[in-house]
Amino acid sequence: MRHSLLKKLASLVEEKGGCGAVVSSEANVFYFTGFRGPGHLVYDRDSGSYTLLVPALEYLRAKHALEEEGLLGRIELAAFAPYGLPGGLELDSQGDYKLVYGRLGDIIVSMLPKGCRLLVDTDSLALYKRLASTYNVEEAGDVIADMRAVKEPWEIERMEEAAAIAEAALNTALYSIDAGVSEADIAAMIEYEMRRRGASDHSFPPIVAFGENTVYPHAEPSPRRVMGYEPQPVLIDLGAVYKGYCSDMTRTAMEGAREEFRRVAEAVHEATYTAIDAIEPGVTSHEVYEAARRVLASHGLDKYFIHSLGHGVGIEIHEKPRVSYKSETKLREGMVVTVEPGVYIPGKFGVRIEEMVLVTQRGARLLTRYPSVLW
Ligand SMILES: [Mn+2]
Repeated sequence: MRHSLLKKLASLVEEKGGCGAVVSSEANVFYFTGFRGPGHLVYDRDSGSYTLLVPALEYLRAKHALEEEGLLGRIELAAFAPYGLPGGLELDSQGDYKLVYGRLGDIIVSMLPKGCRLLVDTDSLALYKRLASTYNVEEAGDVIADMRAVKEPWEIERMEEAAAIAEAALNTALYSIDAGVSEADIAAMIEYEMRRRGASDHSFPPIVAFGENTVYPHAEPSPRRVMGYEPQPVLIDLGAVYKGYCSDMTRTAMEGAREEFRRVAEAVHEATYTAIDAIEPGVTSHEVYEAARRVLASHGLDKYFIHSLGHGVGIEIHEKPRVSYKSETKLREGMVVTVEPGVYIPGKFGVRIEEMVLVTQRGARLLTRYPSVLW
């Protein structure tokens, strides 16, 4: 699975005329290796070798992750101890492990030829500066983000499973809303239901809003806001992480909805699916944004649409591409994006519907499947 990604990294280095690459940001290390945690992937073009450096305490976990991906051997694993460690430790019952001492930057420099062009992706300014003192450093985070924007089939499968887990949790949550139940109760239930269905985490803390709280796109669930007997809108935005991949979706529901809510909800619904219909390879993402905005404008509601239309999803909840005002990114087959128009009427209520879709040759395919008309 990830073998092809390692090959892509190697061709990237070749393309840029580099002697190697250092990948240090957690999401990108996970992308290339399957290991989620603090680690540094070093690629040496001369020997064609990949080394994953991890702190000693992560050695075994990293080894198992590489084994699981079928990458142990393809990627060499080494533990490092920047401040040294006492002797006589045993990291691995099977013996034979590599433990290197010293500062991370120095260790990396000792592994690569000097003075050449090096692709570097790191969040650490200290590491960046250390490498920049020895190499002609080229920032690689952006090109790796472009790679990640186009998903492989196995990544899409994980995201579909993440979506299915979130939908099962959403279903339980929606059926549990009753007089006396708080926003926080529902948020806690969502977390619980996602975990017990196989999610390793949420993609972000669930947003659960009742009544006037729905006017905040990022409302914080409160234990003090309780469902009463009067009809109130309910907005739930949630996502699960499954095998390292996120899902993201939003539904707005209202039992006993009156005319005004219905009118707004139907406009948001129309905007969502009109935008989804506009998606195909080659379309510029601001055109998709505009398709949604045009629908809202025809209902006189565009002034309440105060955020972008959507975003890429994958290992991180927000990644490339942006789907927003003026975004010039062209959508490509294999990209996974959200489409989430919203209308927030201050002092009244908000409505948002969010779907996660895959860009295919024949247009958008929904990865989220929960019913969207809940009023
Ligand atoms: Mn979203």
